[in-house]
Amino acid sequence: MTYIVKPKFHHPGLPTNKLGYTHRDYEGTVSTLCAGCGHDSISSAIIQACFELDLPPHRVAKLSGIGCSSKTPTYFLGQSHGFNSVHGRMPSVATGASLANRDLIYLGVSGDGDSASIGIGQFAHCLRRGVNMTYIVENNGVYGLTKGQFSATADAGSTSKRGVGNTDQPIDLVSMALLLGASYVGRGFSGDKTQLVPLIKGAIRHQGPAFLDVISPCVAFNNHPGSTKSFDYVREHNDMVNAIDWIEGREEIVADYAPGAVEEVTQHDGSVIRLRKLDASYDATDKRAAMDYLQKHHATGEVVTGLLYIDETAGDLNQRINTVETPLNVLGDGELCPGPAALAAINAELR
Ligand SMILES: Cc1ncc(C[n+]2csc(CCOP(=O)(O)OP(=O)(O)O)c2C)c(N)n1
Ligand code: SF4
Ligand SMILES: [Mg+2]
Repeated sequence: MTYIVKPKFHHPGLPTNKLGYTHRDYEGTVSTLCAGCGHDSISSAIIQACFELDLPPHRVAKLSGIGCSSKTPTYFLGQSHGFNSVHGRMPSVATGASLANRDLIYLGVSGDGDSASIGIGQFAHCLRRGVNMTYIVENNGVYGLTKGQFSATADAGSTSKRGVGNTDQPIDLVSMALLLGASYVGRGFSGDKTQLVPLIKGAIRHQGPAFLDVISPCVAFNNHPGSTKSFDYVREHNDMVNAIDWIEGREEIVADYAPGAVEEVTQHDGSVIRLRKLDASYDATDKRAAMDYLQKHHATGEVVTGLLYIDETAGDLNQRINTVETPLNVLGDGELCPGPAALAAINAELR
Protein backbone atom coordinates (compact mmCIF):
# COMPACT_ATOMS: atom_id res chain seq x y z
CA MET A 1 0.00 0.00 0.00
CA THR A 2 1.56 3.33 -1.00
CA TYR A 3 -0.68 5.59 1.04
CA ILE A 4 -2.91 5.38 4.10
CA VAL A 5 -5.86 7.75 4.39
CA LYS A 6 -6.13 9.52 7.75
CA PRO A 7 -9.41 9.40 9.64
CA LYS A 8 -11.40 12.60 9.05
CA PHE A 9 -12.57 13.30 12.62
CA HIS A 10 -10.63 15.67 14.87
CA HIS A 11 -10.90 17.22 18.31
CA PRO A 12 -13.65 19.90 18.25
CA GLY A 13 -11.39 22.25 20.20
CA LEU A 14 -8.66 22.41 17.51
CA PRO A 15 -7.79 26.03 16.69
CA THR A 16 -9.08 27.31 13.36
CA ASN A 17 -7.66 29.97 11.03
CA LYS A 18 -9.52 32.86 9.38
CA LEU A 19 -11.12 30.49 6.88
CA GLY A 20 -12.38 28.25 9.67
CA TYR A 21 -9.95 25.48 8.75
CA THR A 22 -7.96 23.49 11.27
CA HIS A 23 -4.42 22.26 10.87
CA ARG A 24 -5.92 18.89 9.88
CA ASP A 25 -7.47 20.47 6.77
CA TYR A 26 -3.96 21.09 5.44
CA GLU A 27 -2.71 17.56 6.03
CA GLY A 28 -2.56 14.73 3.49
CA THR A 29 -2.39 10.97 3.88
CA VAL A 30 -0.22 9.18 6.47
CA SER A 31 3.46 9.34 5.51
CA THR A 32 5.15 6.13 4.41
CA LEU A 33 8.67 7.59 4.68
CA CYS A 34 11.22 6.16 7.16
CA ALA A 35 10.55 7.23 10.76
CA GLY A 36 12.75 10.27 11.47
CA CYS A 37 13.20 11.30 7.80
CA GLY A 38 13.84 15.03 7.52
CA HIS A 39 11.33 15.28 4.67
CA ASP A 40 8.42 14.63 7.08
CA SER A 41 9.46 17.65 9.15
CA ILE A 42 9.41 19.81 6.01
CA SER A 43 5.90 18.57 5.20
CA SER A 44 4.87 19.54 8.70
CA ALA A 45 6.41 23.03 8.25
CA ILE A 46 4.53 23.46 4.93
CA ILE A 47 1.26 22.47 6.63
CA GLN A 48 1.85 24.98 9.41
CA ALA A 49 2.84 27.76 6.98
CA CYS A 50 -0.27 27.24 4.83
CA PHE A 51 -2.53 27.08 7.90
CA GLU A 52 -1.05 30.30 9.31
CA LEU A 53 -1.30 32.07 5.92
CA ASP A 54 -5.03 31.15 5.74
CA LEU A 55 -4.49 29.72 2.27
CA PRO A 56 -7.61 28.26 0.66
CA PRO A 57 -6.34 24.73 -0.14
CA HIS A 58 -8.07 24.68 -3.54
CA ARG A 59 -5.98 27.68 -4.60
CA VAL A 60 -2.69 25.79 -4.22
CA ALA A 61 -1.05 23.55 -6.84
CA LYS A 62 1.69 21.27 -5.52
CA LEU A 63 4.07 19.84 -8.08
CA SER A 64 6.90 17.37 -7.73
CA GLY A 65 9.24 14.98 -9.55
CA ILE A 66 10.42 11.54 -8.37
CA GLY A 67 12.14 10.60 -5.10
CA CYS A 68 11.23 10.26 -1.42
CA SER A 69 11.10 14.10 -1.33
CA SER A 70 8.86 14.21 -4.39
CA LYS A 71 6.46 11.75 -2.74
CA THR A 72 5.83 14.14 0.12
CA PRO A 73 3.07 16.27 -1.50
CA THR A 74 0.84 13.25 -0.86
CA TYR A 75 1.37 13.88 2.86
CA PHE A 76 0.29 17.55 2.94
CA LEU A 77 -2.45 19.71 1.42
CA GLY A 78 -4.71 16.79 0.60
CA GLN A 79 -7.39 19.17 -0.72
CA SER A 80 -5.09 20.98 -3.16
CA HIS A 81 -4.25 20.34 -6.80
CA GLY A 82 -1.30 18.00 -7.28
CA PHE A 83 0.88 16.75 -10.12
CA ASN A 84 3.65 14.20 -9.64
CA SER A 85 5.77 14.54 -12.79
CA VAL A 86 8.62 12.53 -14.34
CA HIS A 87 12.02 12.55 -12.51
CA GLY A 88 13.53 16.06 -12.73
CA ARG A 89 10.69 17.54 -14.77
CA MET A 90 8.70 19.34 -12.08
CA PRO A 91 9.96 22.80 -13.20
CA SER A 92 8.61 22.55 -16.75
CA VAL A 93 5.22 21.39 -15.46
CA ALA A 94 5.23 24.33 -13.03
CA THR A 95 6.22 26.75 -15.81
CA GLY A 96 3.40 25.59 -18.06
CA ALA A 97 0.81 25.60 -15.28
CA SER A 98 1.80 29.06 -14.13
CA LEU A 99 1.61 30.44 -17.68
CA ALA A 100 -1.84 28.90 -18.16
CA ASN A 101 -3.22 30.06 -14.82
CA ARG A 102 -1.75 33.01 -12.90
CA ASP A 103 -4.35 32.56 -10.23
CA LEU A 104 -2.99 29.55 -8.36
CA ILE A 105 -0.21 29.43 -5.79
CA TYR A 106 2.51 27.11 -7.08
CA LEU A 107 4.52 24.99 -4.69
CA GLY A 108 7.23 22.81 -6.24
CA VAL A 109 8.82 20.11 -4.08
CA SER A 110 11.92 18.35 -5.33
CA GLY A 111 15.02 16.48 -4.16
CA ASP A 112 18.73 17.07 -4.64
CA GLY A 113 18.80 14.18 -7.12
CA ASP A 114 15.65 15.43 -8.81
CA SER A 115 16.92 19.02 -9.16
CA ALA A 116 20.74 18.91 -9.04
CA SER A 117 21.29 15.74 -11.11
CA ILE A 118 18.73 14.70 -13.74
CA GLY A 119 16.74 17.94 -13.45
CA ILE A 120 19.56 20.48 -13.32
CA GLY A 121 18.64 21.99 -16.69
CA GLN A 122 15.00 22.29 -15.70
CA PHE A 123 15.94 23.85 -12.37
CA ALA A 124 18.17 26.40 -14.13
CA HIS A 125 15.68 27.50 -16.77
CA CYS A 126 12.77 27.71 -14.35
CA LEU A 127 14.62 30.15 -12.10
CA ARG A 128 16.21 32.00 -15.03
CA ARG A 129 12.78 32.62 -16.53
CA GLY A 130 11.35 33.82 -13.25
CA VAL A 131 8.40 31.46 -12.76
CA ASN A 132 6.24 32.78 -9.93
CA MET A 133 6.47 29.86 -7.50
CA THR A 134 7.97 28.48 -4.33
CA TYR A 135 10.61 25.90 -5.28
CA ILE A 136 11.73 23.72 -2.36
CA VAL A 137 14.58 21.22 -2.61
CA GLU A 138 14.64 18.71 0.25
CA ASN A 139 18.41 18.23 0.22
CA ASN A 140 19.86 15.09 1.83
CA GLY A 141 22.94 14.66 -0.40
CA VAL A 142 21.79 11.23 -1.59
CA TYR A 143 19.28 9.48 -3.79
CA GLY A 144 17.21 8.23 -0.86
CA LEU A 145 14.55 6.42 -2.87
CA THR A 146 17.10 4.33 -4.81
CA LYS A 147 19.04 3.47 -1.64
CA GLY A 148 21.70 6.03 -0.95
CA GLN A 149 23.93 6.78 -3.95
CA PHE A 150 25.77 10.14 -3.66
CA SER A 151 23.85 12.95 -5.29
CA ALA A 152 25.37 16.03 -6.94
CA THR A 153 25.03 18.04 -3.71
CA ALA A 154 27.18 15.63 -1.66
CA ASP A 155 30.32 17.41 -0.44
CA ALA A 156 33.72 16.27 -1.72
CA GLY A 157 35.34 14.24 1.06
CA SER A 158 32.08 13.18 2.68
CA THR A 159 31.62 9.43 2.98
CA SER A 160 28.81 7.03 2.22
CA LYS A 161 27.31 4.84 4.95
CA ARG A 162 29.75 2.10 3.93
CA GLY A 163 32.72 4.47 4.23
CA VAL A 164 33.37 5.16 0.53
CA GLY A 165 34.61 8.74 -0.05
CA ASN A 166 33.00 11.14 -2.50
CA THR A 167 35.60 12.66 -4.83
CA ASP A 168 33.32 14.94 -6.86
CA GLN A 169 32.77 18.63 -6.16
CA PRO A 170 29.28 19.51 -4.92
CA ILE A 171 26.70 21.67 -6.65
CA ASP A 172 25.49 24.40 -4.30
CA LEU A 173 21.90 25.01 -5.35
CA VAL A 174 21.68 28.24 -3.36
CA SER A 175 24.64 29.80 -5.19
CA MET A 176 23.17 28.63 -8.49
CA ALA A 177 19.75 30.06 -7.64
CA LEU A 178 21.37 33.43 -6.90
CA LEU A 179 23.28 33.38 -10.20
CA LEU A 180 20.20 32.37 -12.16
CA GLY A 181 18.01 35.19 -10.91
CA ALA A 182 15.83 33.77 -8.14
CA SER A 183 14.54 36.80 -6.25
CA TYR A 184 13.95 35.08 -2.88
CA VAL A 185 16.63 32.62 -1.82
CA GLY A 186 16.89 30.87 1.52
CA ARG A 187 18.39 27.86 3.18
CA GLY A 188 16.74 26.05 6.05
CA PHE A 189 17.18 22.85 8.03
CA SER A 190 14.43 20.29 8.55
CA GLY A 191 15.48 20.12 12.22
CA ASP A 192 14.66 23.82 12.78
CA LYS A 193 10.96 24.42 12.25
CA THR A 194 11.11 27.82 13.97
CA GLN A 195 13.32 29.06 11.15
CA LEU A 196 11.68 27.05 8.37
CA VAL A 197 8.01 28.04 8.79
CA PRO A 198 8.56 31.80 8.29
CA LEU A 199 11.01 31.10 5.43
CA ILE A 200 8.24 29.14 3.67
CA LYS A 201 5.58 31.76 4.46
CA GLY A 202 7.76 34.53 3.01
CA ALA A 203 8.47 32.42 -0.08
CA ILE A 204 4.79 31.72 -0.72
CA ARG A 205 3.94 35.42 -0.42
CA HIS A 206 6.88 36.45 -2.62
CA GLN A 207 6.04 37.61 -6.14
CA GLY A 208 8.59 35.87 -8.36
CA PRO A 209 10.83 32.80 -8.24
CA ALA A 210 11.45 31.84 -4.60
CA PHE A 211 13.97 29.09 -3.97
CA LEU A 212 14.51 27.24 -0.68
CA ASP A 213 17.27 24.69 -0.14
CA VAL A 214 16.29 22.72 2.95
CA ILE A 215 18.91 20.40 4.40
CA SER A 216 16.89 17.30 5.23
CA PRO A 217 18.88 14.35 6.59
CA CYS A 218 18.17 10.87 5.22
CA VAL A 219 18.19 8.73 8.35
CA ALA A 220 18.41 5.51 6.35
CA PHE A 221 21.46 6.30 4.18
CA ASN A 222 23.15 9.59 5.07
CA ASN A 223 23.06 10.33 8.79
CA HIS A 224 26.44 8.90 9.84
CA PRO A 225 29.57 10.71 11.11
CA GLY A 226 31.24 11.06 7.65
CA SER A 227 28.23 12.87 6.18
CA THR A 228 27.91 16.66 5.94
CA LYS A 229 24.12 16.32 5.59
CA SER A 230 23.52 14.56 8.93
CA PHE A 231 21.51 15.99 11.82
CA ASP A 232 24.64 16.24 13.99
CA TYR A 233 26.79 17.90 11.32
CA VAL A 234 24.21 20.56 10.44
CA ARG A 235 23.49 21.32 14.11
CA GLU A 236 27.22 21.74 14.80
CA HIS A 237 28.02 23.82 11.67
CA ASN A 238 24.88 25.90 11.24
CA ASP A 239 25.80 29.55 10.59
CA MET A 240 22.43 31.31 10.85
CA VAL A 241 22.82 34.78 9.34
CA ASN A 242 19.39 36.08 10.30
CA ALA A 243 16.18 35.07 12.02
CA ILE A 244 13.11 35.81 9.95
CA ASP A 245 9.68 36.98 11.07
CA TRP A 246 6.88 37.11 8.55
CA ILE A 247 4.29 39.73 9.41
CA GLU A 248 0.91 40.01 7.73
CA GLY A 249 0.25 43.42 6.12
CA ARG A 250 -2.79 44.06 8.26
CA GLU A 251 -0.96 43.67 11.57
CA GLU A 252 0.62 46.62 13.33
CA ILE A 253 4.40 46.40 13.16
CA VAL A 254 5.83 46.88 16.61
CA ALA A 255 9.57 47.58 16.72
CA ASP A 256 10.97 45.47 19.51
CA TYR A 257 14.51 45.05 18.25
CA ALA A 258 17.50 47.35 18.39
CA PRO A 259 17.60 49.59 15.27
CA GLY A 260 20.42 48.50 12.99
CA ALA A 261 19.97 44.86 13.92
CA VAL A 262 16.73 44.62 11.94
CA GLU A 263 16.09 44.78 8.20
CA GLU A 264 12.51 45.06 6.96
CA VAL A 265 11.33 44.21 3.46
CA THR A 266 7.76 44.95 2.39
CA GLN A 267 6.40 42.44 -0.09
CA HIS A 268 3.94 43.06 -2.94
CA ASP A 269 0.93 41.91 -0.94
CA GLY A 270 1.79 44.30 1.90
CA SER A 271 3.24 41.63 4.19
CA VAL A 272 6.56 42.44 5.81
CA ILE A 273 9.62 40.29 6.21
CA ARG A 274 11.61 41.28 9.24
CA LEU A 275 15.15 40.01 9.35
CA ARG A 276 16.81 40.06 12.72
CA LYS A 277 20.46 40.07 11.84
CA LEU A 278 22.46 37.51 13.74
CA ASP A 279 25.53 38.37 11.71
CA ALA A 280 25.77 42.16 11.45
CA SER A 281 27.91 41.91 8.31
CA TYR A 282 25.24 40.03 6.35
CA ASP A 283 23.07 42.03 3.95
CA ALA A 284 20.28 39.95 2.36
CA THR A 285 19.70 42.56 -0.37
CA ASP A 286 23.28 42.47 -1.70
CA LYS A 287 23.57 39.54 -4.10
CA ARG A 288 27.31 39.76 -4.72
CA ALA A 289 28.09 39.99 -1.03
CA ALA A 290 25.77 37.04 -0.36
CA MET A 291 27.61 34.90 -2.91
CA ASP A 292 30.97 35.84 -1.46
CA TYR A 293 29.74 35.03 2.07
CA LEU A 294 28.38 31.65 0.98
CA GLN A 295 31.63 30.63 -0.76
CA LYS A 296 33.77 31.74 2.16
CA HIS A 297 31.73 29.87 4.75
CA HIS A 298 31.28 26.74 2.64
CA ALA A 299 35.08 26.51 2.37
CA THR A 300 35.28 26.27 6.17
CA GLY A 301 32.59 23.56 6.30
CA GLU A 302 29.82 25.82 7.62
CA VAL A 303 26.20 25.54 6.49
CA VAL A 304 24.84 29.06 6.03
CA THR A 305 21.10 29.27 6.75
CA GLY A 306 18.46 31.99 6.82
CA LEU A 307 16.95 34.29 4.21
CA LEU A 308 20.02 34.76 2.06
CA TYR A 309 18.71 37.09 -0.63
CA ILE A 310 15.56 39.03 -1.42
CA ASP A 311 14.67 41.42 -4.23
CA GLU A 312 11.10 42.62 -4.17
CA THR A 313 11.47 44.53 -7.45
CA ALA A 314 12.38 41.64 -9.76
CA GLY A 315 8.87 40.60 -10.91
CA ASP A 316 8.07 37.31 -12.64
CA LEU A 317 7.68 35.58 -15.98
CA ASN A 318 3.96 36.33 -16.36
CA GLN A 319 4.54 40.05 -15.87
CA ARG A 320 7.50 40.08 -18.26
CA ILE A 321 5.71 38.41 -21.15
CA ASN A 322 2.36 39.95 -20.31
CA THR A 323 0.25 36.80 -20.10
CA VAL A 324 -3.50 37.14 -19.78
CA GLU A 325 -4.78 37.59 -16.20
CA THR A 326 -7.70 35.21 -16.72
CA PRO A 327 -6.90 31.51 -16.42
CA LEU A 328 -6.93 29.97 -19.92
CA ASN A 329 -9.52 27.36 -18.93
CA VAL A 330 -12.15 29.99 -18.26
CA LEU A 331 -11.61 32.10 -21.38
CA GLY A 332 -14.74 32.05 -23.52
CA ASP A 333 -15.12 31.39 -27.25
CA GLY A 334 -15.25 35.12 -27.99
CA GLU A 335 -11.83 35.73 -26.38
CA LEU A 336 -10.21 32.63 -27.85
CA CYS A 337 -11.59 33.19 -31.35
CA PRO A 338 -12.03 36.94 -31.88
CA GLY A 339 -13.20 36.50 -35.48
CA PRO A 340 -12.02 37.34 -39.04
CA ALA A 341 -11.83 41.11 -38.48
CA ALA A 342 -9.25 40.69 -35.69
CA LEU A 343 -7.26 38.25 -37.84
CA ALA A 344 -7.33 40.69 -40.77
CA ALA A 345 -6.03 43.46 -38.46
CA ILE A 346 -3.14 41.27 -37.26
CA ASN A 347 -2.28 40.30 -40.85
CA ALA A 348 -2.36 43.94 -41.89
CA GLU A 349 0.16 44.81 -39.15
CA LEU A 350 2.56 42.22 -40.54
CA ARG A 351 2.46 43.43 -44.14
C1 LIG B 1 14.21 8.94 -15.63
C2 LIG B 1 14.52 8.27 -14.31
N1 LIG B 1 15.79 8.00 -13.98
C3 LIG B 1 16.09 7.42 -12.80
C4 LIG B 1 15.08 7.10 -11.94
C5 LIG B 1 15.44 6.42 -10.62
N2 LIG B 1 15.32 7.31 -9.48
C6 LIG B 1 14.18 7.41 -8.78
S1 LIG B 1 14.29 8.48 -7.52
C7 LIG B 1 15.90 8.83 -7.89
C8 LIG B 1 16.72 9.79 -7.09
C9 LIG B 1 15.96 10.50 -6.05
O1 LIG B 1 16.83 11.32 -5.31
P1 LIG B 1 16.35 12.70 -4.73
O2 LIG B 1 15.71 13.53 -5.76
O3 LIG B 1 17.53 13.30 -4.03
O4 LIG B 1 15.20 12.30 -3.71
P2 LIG B 1 15.29 11.62 -2.27
O5 LIG B 1 14.78 10.23 -2.48
O6 LIG B 1 16.70 11.65 -1.80
O7 LIG B 1 14.40 12.45 -1.44
C10 LIG B 1 16.34 8.11 -9.00
C11 LIG B 1 17.68 8.17 -9.57
C12 LIG B 1 13.75 7.41 -12.30
N3 LIG B 1 12.73 7.18 -11.50
N4 LIG B 1 13.51 8.00 -13.50
S1 SF4 C 1 15.28 6.51 2.41
FE1 SF4 C 1 16.02 8.41 3.32
S2 SF4 C 1 15.01 10.05 2.18
FE2 SF4 C 1 13.86 8.15 1.82
S3 SF4 C 1 12.26 8.11 3.36
FE3 SF4 C 1 13.98 6.95 4.19
S4 SF4 C 1 15.13 8.49 5.39
FE4 SF4 C 1 13.77 9.62 4.01
MG1 LIG D 1 18.03 13.27 -2.07
